[in-house]
Amino acid sequence: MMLDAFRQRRQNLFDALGSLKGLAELREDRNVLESVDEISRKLADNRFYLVVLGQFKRGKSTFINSLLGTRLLPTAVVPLTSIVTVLRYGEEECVEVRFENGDRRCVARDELVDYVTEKGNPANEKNVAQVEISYPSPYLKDGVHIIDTPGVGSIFSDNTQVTYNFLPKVDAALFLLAVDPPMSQSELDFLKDVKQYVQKIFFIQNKIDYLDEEDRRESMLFSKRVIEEALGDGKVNIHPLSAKQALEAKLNRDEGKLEQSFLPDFDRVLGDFLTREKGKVLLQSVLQSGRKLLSDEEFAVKLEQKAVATPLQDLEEKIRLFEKQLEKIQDQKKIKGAKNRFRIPRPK
Ligand SMILES: Nc1nc2c(ncn2[C@@H]2O[C@H](COP(=O)(O)OP(=O)(O)OP(=O)(O)O)[C@@H](O)[C@H]2O)c(=O)[nH]1
Ligand SMILES: [Mg+2]
Repeated sequence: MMLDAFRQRRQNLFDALGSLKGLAELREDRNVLESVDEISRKLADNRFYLVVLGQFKRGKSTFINSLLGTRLLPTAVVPLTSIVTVLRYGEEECVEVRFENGDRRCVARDELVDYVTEKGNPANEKNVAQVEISYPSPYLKDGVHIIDTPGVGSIFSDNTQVTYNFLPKVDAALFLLAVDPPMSQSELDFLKDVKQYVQKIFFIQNKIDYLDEEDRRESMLFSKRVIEEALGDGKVNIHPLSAKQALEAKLNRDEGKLEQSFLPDFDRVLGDFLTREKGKVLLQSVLQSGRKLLSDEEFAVKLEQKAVATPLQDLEEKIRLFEKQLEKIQDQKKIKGAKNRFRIPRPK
């Protein structure tokens, strides 16, 4: 029964997107057409964008590597990731660089660093639009796409922009904090912006291996309080993690160390969410994108109406003025005529 209701909602959403497409076609609005096509395909493929976000150097790329259990994405002690990297399921590992002019190139894993990092591709001189990686990880099954984004707030402001541009596409966010330094004002501002776009946010406090248990707890409580206050939400959950330890443990098949990294605990939370809520959240976010496109269309139509109406109003105003002038002229004629009529006839 619940599944039927879900299918029905999904179908309704498809129908609504079809109508929106019809409107965009009528208006020959290519941008809206492309966006509607994109979200329709996303819905058809059940594509779910799970996006890793956070300030620079919080360990986002390391975290994704730890989930996959392999050193796939480049990581460093300096601000690094500069391009959005989308990971999706594929039986074979395949790294594809997509350029702004539409060209695509398959590269080896070792070459990734030449395209997605500030070091290998300074200020994106290679004009990379996005990188897509297929990888055979169970995390990526059932349409889940895990996405690495450039960290915000570093001196490379272009990187911050790249991440902000991606926010409208996020279905659920994995927001990475670190224990040291704790939450900063700029991090909090970024979080508030993310909240405008994303309903579901998981908070992860990374690098717990830096602190002993007591300091760890204190740091977590601090972040929790700050976030709860900022979002006006009284039940924020923060998941502790050492992405670095988790990755090392997976590479060395060290179960004990893996438990200590807390990755298995977060795994359960994420797995639960993906099985129970992913479908619903996907519908919601497609609906939200559709609504946004519809309101943009409404706005554009209103503007067009106004543009048509303005010359009409101008014309009406001019006609009114003309008529007024005409009336004046006629009035003056009447007076003149009257004057003429009452003129005392000159003696002949
Ligand atoms: N001690 C410790 N170091 C970590 C952990 N996770 C990541 N690091 C280190 O933190 C540094 C930054 O990691 P990245 O994964 O590159 O961070 P990022 O958030 O992707 O950085 P940008 O792409 O620049 O935003 C690297 O030197 C990592 O080795 C962790 O759990 N513990
Ligand atoms: Mg990174």
